[in-house]
Amino acid sequence: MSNIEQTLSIIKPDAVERNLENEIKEMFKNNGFSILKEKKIQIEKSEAENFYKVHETKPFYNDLCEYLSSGPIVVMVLEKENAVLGNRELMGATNPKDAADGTIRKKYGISIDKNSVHGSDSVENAKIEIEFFFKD
Ligand code: IDP
Ligand code: MG
Repeated sequence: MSNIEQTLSIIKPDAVERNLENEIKEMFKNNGFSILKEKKIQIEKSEAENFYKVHETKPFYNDLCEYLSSGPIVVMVLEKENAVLGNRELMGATNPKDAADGTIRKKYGISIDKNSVHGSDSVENAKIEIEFFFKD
C-alpha cells in the first residue's frame, strides 16, 4: 500500500547564509521528494518560541529560538512515500558529528545548533508544523 506523506523542512540560517539553499533542495529532489510549497522568510523570536514550544524546558531553548530567528530561512513542504522518516534519514543525526555519510547534516552541518536543516519528527507534528507556516 502506498503511504504518501508530507513533512515540513526548514533550511536554517547557517545554510541560507552559506548559499546552500539550492544544493540542499537538489538533495531532496534527488532523493525523490517533491517540494510542494516553499518560501524564504525571516521569523520573529516569538514565532520561533511557538514553533519550538516542545523544547521550552531545555537549556538550549533560548539560544535555539534566537538562532532560528537570526536570519532568513527557507520553509518547505516535502512530499513522498514515508516522507517524515525519509526526511529524518536524509537529514541525519541532530549532531552533525554523529550524522551518517551522505546525510545533509554530515555534509553541511557545522555544529549541533548550526545543523543546517529542521525536519518534522512525526506525521502528527508534520501536520502541525505545515499549518504553522502555511495556513491557507
Ligand atoms: P532535531 O532537529 O534533530 O529534531 P531536536 O532534539 O528536536 O533535534 O532539537 C531541535 C534543535 O535544537 C536541533 O536541531 C538543534 O539545532 C538544537 N539542539 C538540540 N539539542 C541541542 C543541544 O544539546 N545543544 C544545543 N542545541 C541543541
Ligand atoms: Mg525535532
